[in-house]
Amino acid sequence: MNKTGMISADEIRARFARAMSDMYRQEVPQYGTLTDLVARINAQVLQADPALRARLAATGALDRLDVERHGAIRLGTAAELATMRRLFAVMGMAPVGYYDLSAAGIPVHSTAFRPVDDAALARNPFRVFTSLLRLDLIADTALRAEAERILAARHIFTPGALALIAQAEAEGGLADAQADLFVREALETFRWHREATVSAATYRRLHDAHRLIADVVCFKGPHINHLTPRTLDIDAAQAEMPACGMRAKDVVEGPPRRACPILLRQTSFAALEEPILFRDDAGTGQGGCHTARFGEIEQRGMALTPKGRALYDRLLRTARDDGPADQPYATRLQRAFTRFPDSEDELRTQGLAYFRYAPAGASLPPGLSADAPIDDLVRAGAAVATPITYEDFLPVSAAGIFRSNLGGGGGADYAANADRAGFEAALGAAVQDECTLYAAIQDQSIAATRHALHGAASA
Ligand code: OOG
Ligand code: NI
Repeated sequence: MNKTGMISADEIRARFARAMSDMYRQEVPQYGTLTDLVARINAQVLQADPALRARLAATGALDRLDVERHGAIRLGTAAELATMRRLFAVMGMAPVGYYDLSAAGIPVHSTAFRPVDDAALARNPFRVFTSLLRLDLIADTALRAEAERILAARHIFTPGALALIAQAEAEGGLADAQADLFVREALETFRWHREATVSAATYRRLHDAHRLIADVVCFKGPHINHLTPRTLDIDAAQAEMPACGMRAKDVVEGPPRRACPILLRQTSFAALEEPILFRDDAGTGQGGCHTARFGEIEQRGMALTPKGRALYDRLLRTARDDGPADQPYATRLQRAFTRFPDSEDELRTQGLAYFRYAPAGASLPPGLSADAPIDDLVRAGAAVATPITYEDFLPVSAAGIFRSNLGGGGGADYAANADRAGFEAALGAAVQDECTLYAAIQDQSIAATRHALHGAASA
């Protein structure tokens, strides 16, 4: 329990997510256009599908839909990542999952900071995909040393933010007014600065090593590079993006459109070319330009078990690598995924997805025990199952999003080189395993269902 006078971490997160969204809307007006488009499409979908509306309402998903966002940042040093973990902890966000993107030619590894328990997710599911630059993958040692020196000299957190993080840790939370101050101070870290911290020549050298390296190393802080509202129909949103003046990425990442959506589908609009000023520009008035910031939309489906995820990974590889090359990617993807069951019953009884169970009514059919296998309880009409939403990210999709907003260039060739232990050492903590979290929600719901049905049986 929080001490009296303190507000919840969930409330701080909700305030922060709102402030971040307002800031990004001002910085990147196209993001505002995108959220308006998504709101319009979501309203249309809900109107056309009252059953979906009822279902979302029953699970609390309807309320969170309008505020749901994820964002992304890229950090330069272990110390930045460790402090970022403490900053997000004030808002009830913990690191979940390890994503190695080196295999896809992107010199970063990442985690997602997000709320983990059901009540917190329902209150506000704001998450931030957070990447750490891997300077160890830069072959040029002189350039690597220069990048390290530049990064070591910057301070991405304000003194006020650092003090409030320490206070929240010492006292177990923040009071109302301090929370507002914390949100204001924390926001400074994510703000865009058009003044680069380096000369044009240094920017160019880092940019030529990898565009992403320039984006991380040459600026005062880890500007938020996109915010992503959640849509109920990503294909409709993708189709309407050009008419709203956005250059949409050509393919939607993730699984194909299905009757039962799984995992996560994502698409984005191309990053903007923004004017910047280099350190040596004073007097010359000349600047350059930088592309980093973009907008993205996502559609979330159900969380898959390790068995379901292995099937997903296999079919995705088939579509990407082995499909007939003369067919469009979307067609190859659809064809490969005909082998992924597409009814809730099959997904559940084959153990491919996670479900939340609840008692269907107040009584058990005669002859059936509350301790019978959960599938039997569902088949007998004693329990109902609803899919658990996937709250995480996908490494192959993330690489596609990175690549599209790096302007297509920068396809460096790194050997696949996961370093989870190195990432966790930098973070100063272990990342949580997402499947363990979904399995716990499922198991708890089964236990609660049995408990209720036992009660019904003995009543
Ligand atoms: C992160 C790209 C990945 C996602 O939603 O998978 C991502 C970045 O560009 O920093 O945002
Ligand atoms: Ni994203």
